[in-house]
Amino acid sequence: MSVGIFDSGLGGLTVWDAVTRRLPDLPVTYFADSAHAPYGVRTSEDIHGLTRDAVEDLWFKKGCDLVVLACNTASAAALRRMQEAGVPDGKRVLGVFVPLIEALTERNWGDNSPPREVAVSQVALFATPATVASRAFQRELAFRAIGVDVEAQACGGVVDAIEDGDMILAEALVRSHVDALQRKMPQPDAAILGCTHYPLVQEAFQKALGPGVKVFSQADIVAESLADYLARRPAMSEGGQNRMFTTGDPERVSARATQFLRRPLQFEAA
Ligand code: DGN
Repeated sequence: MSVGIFDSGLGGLTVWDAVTRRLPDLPVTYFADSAHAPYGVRTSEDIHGLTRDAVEDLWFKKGCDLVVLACNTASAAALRRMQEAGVPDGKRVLGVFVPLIEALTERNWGDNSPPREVAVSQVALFATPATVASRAFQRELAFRAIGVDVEAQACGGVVDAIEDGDMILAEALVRSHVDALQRKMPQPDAAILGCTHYPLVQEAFQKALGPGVKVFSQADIVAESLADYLARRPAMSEGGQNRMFTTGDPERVSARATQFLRRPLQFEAA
């Protein structure tokens, strides 16, 4: 069974890239809902419906038992709701928040002990408007840590600029969002990049925040957490193929994705 990785567009490729480097023998099916991207400006209801459709496609048509939502916007709007509605027998869906928060709070996977004090106290969160509005990060953090002050900045425009390949604009927007955050929280000790597109502008975030701020970015953290998860459940990753699907135009998405990761990538119609 290959492992499914889902994103609304290209951002999840940062997770796909890290997973394929960390687990080179793992068969992975990537699904980009490019026809409906970006999700960050849609309603929570809309994001939930689109995410559920994509995950069901990966489970039942593409044969993936485990699907990773490599999109914070989708994780925030749909993950808990899908898990509460009941996941079919033998199928699993995981999000990208929990591994990041476990790294921030120095917890091991599956540590369900009560919330405790951690090394960081002032945390800046950068994410899409939908993720920020959901307050899902703050909710998950509160299960694990006490005494952490989170200031969130909705980074409008960054995903669109990256999807359009306009990195100059993306980096300028990052600087202005960091400025806006620092007006609310002048000296964060850590920053969470809560969007899978942002590893592509991680240097711009680090430069604008300064060297004293530890930046937590998702791709490698999620790949490490997935490796740990699969080591405990080897049957979930046996057999299957490496394929990439899009609901958009495969030629256009392949060209953009190849430019995005600087690796030749070929998408098929979903
Ligand atoms: N990469 C997505 C995320 O992690 O939230 C955002 C993509 C989007 O559609 N806005």
